[in-house]
Amino acid sequence: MSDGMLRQDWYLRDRIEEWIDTQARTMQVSRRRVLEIFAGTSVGALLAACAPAGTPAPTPTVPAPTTGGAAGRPTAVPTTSVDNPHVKPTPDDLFINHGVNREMRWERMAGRGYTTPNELFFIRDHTKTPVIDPASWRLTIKGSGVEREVQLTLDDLQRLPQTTVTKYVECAGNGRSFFESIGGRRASGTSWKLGAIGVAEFRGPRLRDVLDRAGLKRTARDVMPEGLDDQRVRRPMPIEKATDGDTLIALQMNGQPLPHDHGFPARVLVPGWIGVASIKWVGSIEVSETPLVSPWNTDSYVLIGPDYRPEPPAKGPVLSTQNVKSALELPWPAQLRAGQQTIRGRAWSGVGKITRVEYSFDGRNWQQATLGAGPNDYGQWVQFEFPWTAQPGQYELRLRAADDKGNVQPPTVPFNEQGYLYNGIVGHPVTVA
Ligand SMILES: Nc1nc2c(c(=O)[nH]1)N[C@H]1C(S)=C(S)[C@@H](COP(=O)(O)O)O[C@H]1N2
Ligand SMILES: [Mo]
Repeated sequence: MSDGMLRQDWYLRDRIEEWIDTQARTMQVSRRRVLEIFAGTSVGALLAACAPAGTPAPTPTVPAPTTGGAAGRPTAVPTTSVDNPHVKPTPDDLFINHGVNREMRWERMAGRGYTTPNELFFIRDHTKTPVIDPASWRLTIKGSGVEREVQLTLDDLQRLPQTTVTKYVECAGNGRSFFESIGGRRASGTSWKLGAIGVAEFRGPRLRDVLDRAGLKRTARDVMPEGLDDQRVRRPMPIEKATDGDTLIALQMNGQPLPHDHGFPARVLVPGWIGVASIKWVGSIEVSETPLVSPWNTDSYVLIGPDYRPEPPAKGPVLSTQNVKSALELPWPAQLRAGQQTIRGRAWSGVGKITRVEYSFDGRNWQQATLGAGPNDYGQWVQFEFPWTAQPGQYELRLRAADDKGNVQPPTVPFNEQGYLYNGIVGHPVTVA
């Protein structure tokens, strides 16, 4: 395989990252040691060619703006590549750079309204953002669960009744870094803190209305949207979730056409579920009378670890809904000036309303924060605040949120190899001077 082939494939880079982690675990050595051991071998050459962990990710150059061209003048079509995988600018003051994945800086939500602006919305791409021509794009609905196969244009979708839902997209791996920094065991995948989440006003036809254009059968059981990106990311969901009134084919995000990085021209929005259910750049949807599987519900996005058993064909319990979490609108670590102030944050649950957010400076004594009056339902976040007269010193500020289904953030979370659903209580480091 030529070097050029390797560098064109972010998927391979991901796989190599995983492979290094697996080797490190089996040999019980550090990742760095794995690289040293294989240096000078053909495997080592492969690792070097793919710029493994420790090599800083290339800084993308900001592409020229593609909107706002004078009327009638053609606008430039953006391009993406391995070294520049996104279309929108991702400056370091808005995002933590994890290579192809970009994490929202929580302090950038401070002083903002309920939703996350498109410019600040985190990006999670399995490979890179494809740039799709909306004129030739088609959405195919097919499979044993529909009467006939149909191909829909963007126009067809725009003509269906449009629904707006304000919900979050959150990566299943949000919080993953805490498995290592708190639990002492590194999980494979992007080392997110808590910024792999954003809330937007998504608008488009309901998925059930779209499926019905192909004649949805009463016997339909599973629905699997597939993306048009390099890896054709796809993951099935049960018909009950697919036909829920909040599940959309989103064409707009915060009143604008979907940005390329968030799925233009159309993405599925599956509120309350792990982010990967919300397939971007959707090109086809299979509806089946029999259960569907893909690598994203058998190998990844399943829980693998000492506390979990395989559930064939899946290697462990298959993930669906997100859990209850909370975060402060502060930099990590934070520096604050001494004196009286208001500390703010947001808390969320994939299955219910947030009923309570508590905070603590010592992990033993807890006080209640005041919840904001904005939207607060499953798949949404709620804003909260509390006053603090800060004395100079070092603090670990802890949050503990609860929802109306009886879920509370736990003190610890059992390890799983791919680092999903970390929602334990974390200490946010704060220095007051
Ligand atoms: N086609 C496709 N859809 C995708 C992905 C992808 O890589 N390809 N990433 C998924 C994952 S893992 C997440 S967390 C969300 C991220 O959405 P965002 O980039 O709009 O924030 O998109 C999901 N949909
Ligand atoms: Mo994700």
